[in-house]
Amino acid sequence: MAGEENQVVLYGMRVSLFSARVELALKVKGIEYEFVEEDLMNKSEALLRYNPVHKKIPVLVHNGVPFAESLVIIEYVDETWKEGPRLLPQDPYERAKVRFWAGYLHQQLFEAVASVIKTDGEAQERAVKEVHEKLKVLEEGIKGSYPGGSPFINGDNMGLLDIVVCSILGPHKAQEDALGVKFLDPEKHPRVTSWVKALTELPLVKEAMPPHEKLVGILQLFRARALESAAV
Ligand SMILES: N[C@@H](CCC(=O)N[C@@H](CS)C(=O)NCC(=O)O)C(=O)O
Repeated sequence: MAGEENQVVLYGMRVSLFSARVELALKVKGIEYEFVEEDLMNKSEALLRYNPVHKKIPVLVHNGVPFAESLVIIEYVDETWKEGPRLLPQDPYERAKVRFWAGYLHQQLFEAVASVIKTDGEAQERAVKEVHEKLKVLEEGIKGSYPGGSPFINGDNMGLLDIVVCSILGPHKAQEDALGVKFLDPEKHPRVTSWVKALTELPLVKEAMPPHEKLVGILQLFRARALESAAV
C-alpha cells in the first residue's frame, strides 16, 4: 500500500479482547490508526451505521469502508498491507491449518470459557472440565507445529493464531482470579502454557491487552449480571 493514502480508524473498547486482537494485528503490521472508544451502553451512530448486522465492536474503517468481525478484519489487514510482516502463512496448507485452529479457538474454546463465567456450582464445574478438554485438544493439535522456545507458532513474527490465542488465554490469570478456577496447567498443557507465557511477556502484547485489575473487575461484573439474569 506504499504511497497510497490510508485512513484507518478502529472503533473498539480498551477493555475488549476482540478490539485487542485488531490492535495487535495493526501494531504487528506497523499501521497507524485512530482509535475511537465506544460506549456499548450508548452505541454511537457511526458504529450502528458501520456494523448494522451485529452492532458490535471492533469495526475497522479503511478509507471510509467498514469491516466487522475481528478475524475478518485481521485477514483484510494482512491482505491489504502486504509489505509488512505477514499474519497468515503464504503456503495454502499452512494457512488452512491456521484458519482451522483460529476458528476452533474463536468458537469452541471461547464459548467454553464464557460458560465458566456464566455458571455456578456443578454447572461451572462441568464448564471448567470442558475448558480443560478443549485445551487438551489444542495441546495435541499444536504438537507438530509448536516445538516451544519461541513466542510465535508460525514464522518469525506474531501471526493470526498467536493473536487469537492471546485474546482468549492471555488473560487467563485475570479469568482465574475473577472466577476462582484454574485453566492452564503446565503439566497437562505444557506447550499451550509455554506458548501463552512467551506471548504475554512481549511488550507489544502487554501494551495492547487490557490491564489485569480492569479485566478482573469486568469479568466479575459480567458474571454477577449473568448469574442474576439466570436466577430470574
Ligand atoms: N464475533 C465478534 C465478537 C465481537 C464482540 O462480541 N464484541 C462485543 C464487545 S467485546 C460487543 O460489541 N458487544 C455489544 C453487543 O453485544 O451489543 C468478533 O470477533 O469481532
